[in-house]
Amino acid sequence: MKTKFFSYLILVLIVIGMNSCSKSSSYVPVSNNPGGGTTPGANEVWMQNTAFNPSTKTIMAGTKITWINKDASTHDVTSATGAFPASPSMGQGATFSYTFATAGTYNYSCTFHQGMNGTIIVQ
Ligand SMILES: [Cu+2]
Repeated sequence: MKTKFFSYLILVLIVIGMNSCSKSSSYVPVSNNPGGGTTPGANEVWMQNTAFNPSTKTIMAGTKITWINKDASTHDVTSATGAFPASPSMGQGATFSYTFATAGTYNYSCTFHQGMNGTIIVQ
């Protein structure tokens, strides 16, 4: 009985140890880790320092873009032409996603901050 318990304990410690070792190098999909890392992921636009980062992004049709508010202040994503649905007001850490199905150039802005503009170019 005791041996079994200690075998189990050692197994648990090994699993914990492997997790903590592999964390810094393991790949975490963007969808499971919104806003993780220090720079925007492949299909992410960060709202950061009252700007969209990157401000212009080129993607293939069918790509889902996720905006993530990294600022303490509230932002939103509003299409200049209404070509895609506007996000709600987004507090810090909030995300908004939209899949661009059709090729074109999509200009958008934040209604809270004049000059906070972005462009998605869909090929
Ligand atoms: Cu804003």
